[in-house]
Amino acid sequence: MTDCLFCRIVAREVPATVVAEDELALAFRDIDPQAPTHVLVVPKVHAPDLAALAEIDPAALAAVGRMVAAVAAQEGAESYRTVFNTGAGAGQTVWHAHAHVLAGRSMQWPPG
Ligand code: IU
Repeated sequence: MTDCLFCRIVAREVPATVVAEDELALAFRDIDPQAPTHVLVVPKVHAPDLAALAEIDPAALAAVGRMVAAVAAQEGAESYRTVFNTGAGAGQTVWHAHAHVLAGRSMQWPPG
């Protein structure tokens, strides 16, 4: 059994509120939402971060990108923010590539 949390969510070994799924990617609500809409879009294949995913499986990266847009549309978001934290210093805490999709409130720039 893998100890990667998001692999375990993909395998349905750990529960999550899934909002979208296709062959290559899965979207589920963040357990600690930072906006009215806060969804994580993950590739089903394990890759530790965005750059690794681009190397390992470009088709899965494209699927994540398409699912980000589909989730935003499904949530009725005209504007939304997509974040890939990379590295502990940037706030990455789960070492399986994931896009945060945040919407439903005004966003500040630069982010903190
Ligand atoms: P980060 O960019 O690696 O920090 O994002 C990880 C996210 O995973 C973070 O927003 C957590 O709230 C979220 N999360 C989750 O949705 N379910 C969990 O069981 C755990 C973390 I642990």
